[in-house]
Amino acid sequence: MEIKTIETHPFEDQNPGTSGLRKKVKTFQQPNYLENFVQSIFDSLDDIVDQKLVLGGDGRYFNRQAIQTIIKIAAANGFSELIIGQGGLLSTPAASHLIRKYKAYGGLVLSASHNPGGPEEDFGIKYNVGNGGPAPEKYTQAFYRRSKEIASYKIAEIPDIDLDTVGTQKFGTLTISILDPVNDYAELMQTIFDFDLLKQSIGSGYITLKFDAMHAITGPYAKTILEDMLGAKPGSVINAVPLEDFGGGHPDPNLAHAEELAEAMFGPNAPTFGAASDGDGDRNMIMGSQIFVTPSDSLAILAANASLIPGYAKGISGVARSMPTSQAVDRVAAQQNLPCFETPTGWKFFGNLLDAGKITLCGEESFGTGSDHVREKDGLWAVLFWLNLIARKRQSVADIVTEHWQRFGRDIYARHDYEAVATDIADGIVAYLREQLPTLPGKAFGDYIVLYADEFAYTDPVDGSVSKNQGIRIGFENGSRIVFRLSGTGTVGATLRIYLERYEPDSNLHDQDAQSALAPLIELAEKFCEIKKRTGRNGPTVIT
Ligand code: VG1
Ligand code: CO
Repeated sequence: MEIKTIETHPFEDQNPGTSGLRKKVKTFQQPNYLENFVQSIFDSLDDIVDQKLVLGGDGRYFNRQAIQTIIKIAAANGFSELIIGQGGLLSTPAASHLIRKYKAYGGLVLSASHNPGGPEEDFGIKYNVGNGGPAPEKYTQAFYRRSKEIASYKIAEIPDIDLDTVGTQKFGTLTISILDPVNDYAELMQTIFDFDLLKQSIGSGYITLKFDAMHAITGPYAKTILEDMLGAKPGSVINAVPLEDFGGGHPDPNLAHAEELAEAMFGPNAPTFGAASDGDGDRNMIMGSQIFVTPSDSLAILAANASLIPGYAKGISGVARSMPTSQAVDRVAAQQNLPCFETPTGWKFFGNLLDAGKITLCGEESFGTGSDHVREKDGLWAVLFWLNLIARKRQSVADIVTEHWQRFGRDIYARHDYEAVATDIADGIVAYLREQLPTLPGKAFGDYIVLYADEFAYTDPVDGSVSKNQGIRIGFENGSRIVFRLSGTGTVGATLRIYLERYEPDSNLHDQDAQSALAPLIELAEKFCEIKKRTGRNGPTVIT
């Protein structure tokens, strides 16, 4: 295998965000752009020679081409085995599982997750470490530093690899193993959930379901697991064929983007259960007939009922949520005497807690839920968890949610996103918010008295690393909260996320529309950040 060293010049913008490096496809197509970043990653890692690397992506436009390039760079940098999903496909949780199962050194996951795909849209690349989880900040910072000084990359002179045939191929000392992307993952799911019970409940018609794969990576996973293994009617998985542009849609599982599913679930003769996942298969949206479950509630409900699931029957060690996620899971933890951790946004902050056995379940308000079975959030896992709960409790989704609220109270919750805001306006808003923080505590705004106003900083309880500036929080004496954050996954301008939350203990008041219940907080948020005033917009781009 001949190895060439190619001279290159640094790009200044290769700073990974919340979940890897995400840019327009066109940016990635610039000569040497992908090569530079991949070499910067390899340069920052120790002792990669003779190690295994997992490689796969969500199948979006540029996936195949990028994989061929990465194979050559990985080979040139001395990896001895590359484990690749057939067709270059792997969902993010499946990649995490493969890294763990085959004790790989790490993995490269090609995805821009819920961002649209296609020649004019987004691509992304993320490095996962040996525990299967997203690289912690000290790694991503090292990749960025390296990318700013890189002068050359190494590439092996090998032909393009056949990605479509399962099996092993050898190039000198390099082994390339092409695996079925679904098999290992489906096997793992069977060790956690009661597949016999699920087969019965689905076979008897007690559970009817619709899963929207949004033309993204979960199509083949959901077809195999839900239809072939569990016996859901053919066609229960909709938009099941992965497409390079996701059929032109946003592969983002929420009521705005998974329209077809939402319509069916709120329509007449709705199935008992509905769900959707995102581009790379790590997110989930849970619905029942006539009901949408907020991700924050979903996490709390999974935590409260974990002992009903075979994989968690022995109990869970603790829970964690990202800071902007509602406090619903905290109430479950308090009642069950479980440790509860609050981390910055992004799955990379859960890794240490999971590795140390401090938590078993964790989640984010952004439709992400997961457990210690892998080190990523896991869309289909959450779906199977809910199905298993419904089958065990023999209750509808709506009844499970209502009963949970009766027991713990309801954390009424919403997120308002303002996308593609001009960067200077967004920076102005953040500066304006920061300026107000010291003046707010003790101030009353109608019924809302500010208890604290600060910027969230996190000290990792396992390795002591500190992450600052992780979102602006304004908390009120009645337990309500407003959080402001700039997104770290967008590729156009800035996205301001406003997270709104109010606790309602009275079960007579649980059945209300979240937006109207949160109206006073929505107004206060505008007063604090002036997003509408400063952008001239009427309202958020997306409400979840
Ligand atoms: C968003 C979500 C965050 C999630 C991240 C990656 O980040 O808010 O909770 O972990 O996406 O999810 P941000 O910085 O845009 O708010 V995924 O499914 O896009 O990998
Ligand atoms: Co995702």
